[in-house]
Amino acid sequence: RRLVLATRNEHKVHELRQILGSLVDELDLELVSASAYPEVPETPETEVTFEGNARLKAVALAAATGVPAVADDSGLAVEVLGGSPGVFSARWSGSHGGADLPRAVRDAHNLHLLLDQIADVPDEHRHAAFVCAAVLAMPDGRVAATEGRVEGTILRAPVGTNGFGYDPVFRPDGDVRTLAEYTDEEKNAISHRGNAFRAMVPVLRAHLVD
Ligand code: ITT
Ligand code: NA
Repeated sequence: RRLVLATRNEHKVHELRQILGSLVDELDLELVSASAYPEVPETPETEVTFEGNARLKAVALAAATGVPAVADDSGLAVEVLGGSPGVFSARWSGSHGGADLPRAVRDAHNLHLLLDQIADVPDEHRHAAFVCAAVLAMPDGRVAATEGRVEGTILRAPVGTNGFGYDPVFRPDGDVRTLAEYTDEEKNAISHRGNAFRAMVPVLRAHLVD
């Protein structure tokens, strides 16, 4: 059985391989990323919700490949910014990544722009949440969605080198470390992506087992 991860973000693929590891063993799944289908164009993210964008990405890839596809749309919602950058987390500084710019460079621009925008916000008002929508699309048109969150605080400067994106400035509630100081296993255990895709496991099982 093959399942396509409808993402070109290698960090997401790495985390999803761990989060879905037991299911992969149980169902003898072959997980491949969208990079395995270079002929399929990247889907523009034109929706205003994480679930809407994840649905666009999953449905397009399932239709193009004839293989079940699961997408992750995710981002950081900063309370004092009214939930921004939100669905614009990957394009907050205007740089798009992909062919234009390596993702790591794009992500560094986005992170520093965010820190500048909330530079005057005091510590007690720097609450934020990472949000992840997971959407499964079957080639026959069936679609199912789950969501996950993790709550925390935005620091004033990056700390740590693990993870990706905004991880070095995000300190989960109840800890003193940033997500970039977590091991992969520790991050997956509490993250928005871990929570969304653990909720997706029974859904995947139901749809992939005939
Ligand atoms: P795909 O659309 O190909 O999946 P992408 O990286 O463009 O890849 P999104 O559109 O979902 O993915 O954008 C996610 C943004 O939110 C991006 O800027 C990330 O840096 C950030 N983000 C999402 N999950 C994160 C995490 O676990 N840690 C840090 N930043 C994260
Ligand atoms: Na997005």
